Order: sequence, then structure tokens, then C-alpha cells
Amino acid sequence: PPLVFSGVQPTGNLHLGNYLGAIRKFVALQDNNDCMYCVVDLHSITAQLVHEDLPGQIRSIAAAFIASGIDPKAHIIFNQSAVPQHAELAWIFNCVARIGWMNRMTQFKDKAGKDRENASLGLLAYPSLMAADILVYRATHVPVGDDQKQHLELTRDIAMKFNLDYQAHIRKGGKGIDITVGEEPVHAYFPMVEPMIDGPAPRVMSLRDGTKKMSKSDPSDLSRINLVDDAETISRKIRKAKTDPDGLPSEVEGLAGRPEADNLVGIYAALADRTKAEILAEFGGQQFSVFKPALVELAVNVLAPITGEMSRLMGDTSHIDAILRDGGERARARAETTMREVREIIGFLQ
Ligand code: AQP
Repeated sequence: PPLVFSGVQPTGNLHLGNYLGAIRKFVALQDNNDCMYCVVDLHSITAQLVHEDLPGQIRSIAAAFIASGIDPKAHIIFNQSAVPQHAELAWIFNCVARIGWMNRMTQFKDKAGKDRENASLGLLAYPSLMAADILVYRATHVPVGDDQKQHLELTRDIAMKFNLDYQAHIRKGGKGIDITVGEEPVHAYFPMVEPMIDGPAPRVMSLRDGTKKMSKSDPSDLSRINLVDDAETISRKIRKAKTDPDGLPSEVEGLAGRPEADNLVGIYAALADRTKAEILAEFGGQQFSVFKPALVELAVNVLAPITGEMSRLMGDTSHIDAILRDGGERARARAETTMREVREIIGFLQ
């Protein structure tokens, strides 16, 4: 089966954007794929070095994975730092990637802000570690939110440059696969990853501003729904969510130029596993005073069991720790298989 990989950073509370853009898709992909879901703790120290309770944050992401319905026996749940091969391959990719590629990343520009000289080198190299996370398993499918699209394109660029630069070595070692890129046949060691960004809510927007993405770092808690929010809080945030004065259109085209309406309809559709067109067929012509309570009910129905299960799991962390330990062991074995071949391709003695 295709190998799916994705990661979530243990930085602050998960929100509805993380859930709909990533975790809900992780759950859906389990049936037909071999899935690896990673708590990317090495990434979490790129923007902010010191975290008050990193172990707790790591466990809570793992708890969210499990509570959402990911099966840790059939698939692999682990934390990144437990598999040192990620960092090893990232170093190699740091030598493959060009500084110019990294400088163009919008996430780097956003997170580094004006004082770019003072951003950590790790923040600049973030996409190189992300490429390593995926390619150390030679994973082919990566479910992420729309904000990660540029990083996945870079992952393909890194894989391609490695494949081309080491073409002769890859052929000699006989470990590659024949692929075509555009028209060109390439004997590739690393596959070209496929981003999986589809669905009705690839980029969940802030509830206060339909042009900004819902994010952990938004100072306004009203801008996002956190996975730990209770029903009352979810209800208050949705009731206060910004909207325009018009009712809902009956077709998707009618959402153009109405970012807040588009966002709420997308959230509803993603939570209900339906399309925006289906939601509008049902609610078209209705006012937000009718739609919002329906959205509250749906959001609470979907999220409350997850929140409840997360807090149950966090009550006794030994279960989570055992899952992470077991996942780490299985991931390490896979990663080492790749790294042995990569070291050989490069020419490191081992
Ligand atoms: N608003 C979003 N809509 C859809 N998907 C989203 N993701 C994040 N925000 C949205 C997806 O969640 C996964 C995990 O993301 P991450 O761990 O990299 O966290 P992040 O992107 O740093 O989260 P934030 O909230 O956006 O943090 P800040 O505030 O620091 O920028 C990824 O698949 C991501 O696409």
C-alpha cells in the first residue's frame, strides 16, 4: 500500500484548522494505506527554543491522534526526536538544498518577521528537516493543510536534486526506481511526493478575519476553536464569528468574495464529510442565525468525544508513552534501512 507520512508540531493547543486540515484526513487514510503520523518535536524548537512543558505537549498531540481514531497498532504514531535518522538526513538535505530556496519560503518570512538576521538557522532550514521526515521513509503521500504546499514543492525539489546529483551512484547501487519527471526518465532514489491538500477546508480561516488562517499564534482566542474547548466555548466562538449581513447562497459560486461565509460553510462541510455544494443545497437562502446554531451542534458532536478521550488519555500517560516508544522503534528500523542506502549512495564508509 502507499506510504503516507505527516507530522504535527507540539506547539500549543491544537485547533480546528489542524484537525480539519490534517488529523481528520490522517484518520480517513488508514483503510487503504500504510500510515506514519509523527509529533515533530524537532521542528517545535525552530521558532521558540524553550518550551515550558514539551513532554506534555508531545503527549497531547499523540493523544489527539489516538482520540481522533488513529490505530497505533495498524499504523505508526511516534515522535520525531526518537528517530535520529530524521536529523541525519536533514543534514544531508541541508547540503542538497540552496539557501535561495529557503529564503523564498513564505512560512520562514512570516515567522522570522522583520528581524530575519536574528531568526534561528533551524527556522531557515525547517523545510529541509520536513523533507527528511517524509523521505527517510520514502513516503509518497503527505496529507497537510494548504499552508504546507510550498514546503512540499521544496521537498520534491530536494528529492529531485539528490536524485540527479547522485544519478550515477544510485544506478551503481541498484537501489533506485525508474520514474519520469515531465518527459525525462530518471533513476530516482527518492520518490516525488504527492501532497494531499484536497477537501472542503484545506485552509481553515480565523473566525475573526476570513483572510487570515486559523493559527495557534493568533493572540485572539476567539479566532480559533481549540480541540480542548468545551461545548459552551465552541458555541460562543461560533456565535461571535464574523460574518457579512447576507444570507447563505444556494451555490458555491455565491461564496466568492465572502471569505467568512466561505470559511464557515467549508468548516461545516469538512466536519460533516460532505461537499460545500451539498451544504448550500441544504442551507441556501437561510440566515446565519439559522446556520450558526447548526454549525455549533455539528462541531460539538464531532469534537466533544475527541476532547473527552484526549483528557482521559492524558490522565495516565503511561499508555501514550508506550505507544510512542513502540512507534519510535518501528519507525527507527524503517528509517535506518533508508539511511544505510543513502550513506552508501553518498560514499560514507559504514
Ligand atoms: N488553518 C489551517 N487550516 C488547515 N490546515 C492547517 N494546519 C495548520 N493550520 C491550518 C495544518 O495542520 C498541520 C499541523 O500544523 P503544524 O504542526 O505545522 O502547526 P502550524 O502550521 O505551525 O500551526 P499554526 O496554528 O499555523 O501555528 P502558527 O500559529 O505557529 O503558524 C499541518 O498539516 C498544517 O498544514
